[in-house]
Amino acid sequence: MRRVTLFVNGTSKNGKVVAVYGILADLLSLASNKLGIKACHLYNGKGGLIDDIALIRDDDVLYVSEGDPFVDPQNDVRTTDGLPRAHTDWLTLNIGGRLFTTTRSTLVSKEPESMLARMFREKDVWGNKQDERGAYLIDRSPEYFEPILNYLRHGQLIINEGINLLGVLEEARFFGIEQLADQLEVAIKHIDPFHHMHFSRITSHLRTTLPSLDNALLNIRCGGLNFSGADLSRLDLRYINFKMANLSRCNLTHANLCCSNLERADLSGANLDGANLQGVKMLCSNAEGASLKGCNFEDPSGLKANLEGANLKGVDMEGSQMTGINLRVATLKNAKLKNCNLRGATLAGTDLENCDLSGCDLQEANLRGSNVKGAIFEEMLTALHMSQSVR
Ligand SMILES: *[C@@H]1O[C@H](CO)[C@@H](O)[C@H](O)[C@H]1NC(C)=O
Ligand SMILES: *[C@@H]1O[C@H](CO)[C@@H](O)[C@H](O)[C@H]1NC(C)=O
Ligand SMILES: *[C@@H]1O[C@H](CO)[C@@H](O)[C@H](O)[C@H]1NC(C)=O
Ligand SMILES: CC(=O)N[C@H]1CO[C@H](CO)[C@@H](O)[C@@H]1O
Repeated sequence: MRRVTLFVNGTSKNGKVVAVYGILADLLSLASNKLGIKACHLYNGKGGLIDDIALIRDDDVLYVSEGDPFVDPQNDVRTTDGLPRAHTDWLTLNIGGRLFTTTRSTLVSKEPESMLARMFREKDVWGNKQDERGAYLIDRSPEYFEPILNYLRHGQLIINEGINLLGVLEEARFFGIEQLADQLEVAIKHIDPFHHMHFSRITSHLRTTLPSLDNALLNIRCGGLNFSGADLSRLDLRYINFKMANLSRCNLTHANLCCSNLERADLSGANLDGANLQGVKMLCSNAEGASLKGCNFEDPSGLKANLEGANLKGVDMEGSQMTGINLRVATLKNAKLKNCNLRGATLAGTDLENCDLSGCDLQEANLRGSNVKGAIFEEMLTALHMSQSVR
């Protein structure tokens, strides 16, 4: 609920506090009742006419008239230091040629750490440029800024049809409005998955045209997206951020996922046979039932693949190169790890119940606290020291 204080135009006494509901006409009719006038116009403290209820913020001070122009209540509304009160500190932004009028508190309160808040927290600290009407110039896209401003006004993310969420996300990131960016990523999760051709075109285009920028851009493109069932086989997906992306049942055979971020990604039922997974981050990912035969997790530069807490139930990792891999507290129940190289692997607290480890090299692997009930250790390349397995 928003509350505003209403005064008759030209005065700053006998104000009334009212709740704002419905459309502008509802507020005018309420103002008429409370102030005993026939309210027609609402002005902010600077004399700006308010013609849309959406412009009204909680705690605004508004001046009501019967149609006559705004009359400045003069010293009455000024504080002792002569500055206007914070909540009546209106300003206009010129974003890519379109004007947005709002209060300073809208820009700074909701996400105080954002770049936008820092730009406007104090007057002209950033030396913001102004146009001839005094509006602050920002060379960004107005249609993507609009939902951001509305979010700052009332905390709701509302995107009109035809507005590209990725555009809004980029603006949110540009202005450093992180909570909104996170919400947008969740929203983007529900858009259509990329078509294989489409996706490979984007990645190869970005890699050739923007070799130094591509990773940052791709970060934005792929986090939380739905690629379920897509054919991403043999693609160059190095360094891409797939955090929380849905890659279930994807064809990722022979894909290059070196150093990619697959944290909390859904990889269930995916096929990653022969994929390059050097230095991959797969913390808490869900790869239940996935196939990872003949994968390479071993980064010669020493960057270790991290699969901590991952769900690897029933995966087939036969013949994979996993030296030094971190599988702490991961679940490998019923998984096939035949002939894997697990030298120096961290398997502490790992659930290896009914796991087939025959032919594995577990030299110097840390198996403390792992569950090896029903696990198969035939033809082990090195004898398992009991100190490695505390159970
Ligand atoms: C993800 O994409 C697949 C394939 O197009 C589709 O069937 C599925 O409904 C999508 N899932 C979500 C959560 O949007
Ligand atoms: C991923 O997509 C599949 C297919 O649409 C769906 O069944 C599954 O629940 C999704 N996973 C997540 C984590 O949303
Ligand atoms: C996955 O892609 C590979 C290589 O492009 C192809 O040979 C294979 O048939 C695909 N597998 C599935 C299940 O689509
Ligand atoms: C102080 C002042 O100018 N008040 C005006 C507010 O509006 C009413 C109705 O139009 C006028 O009668 C007042 O003079």
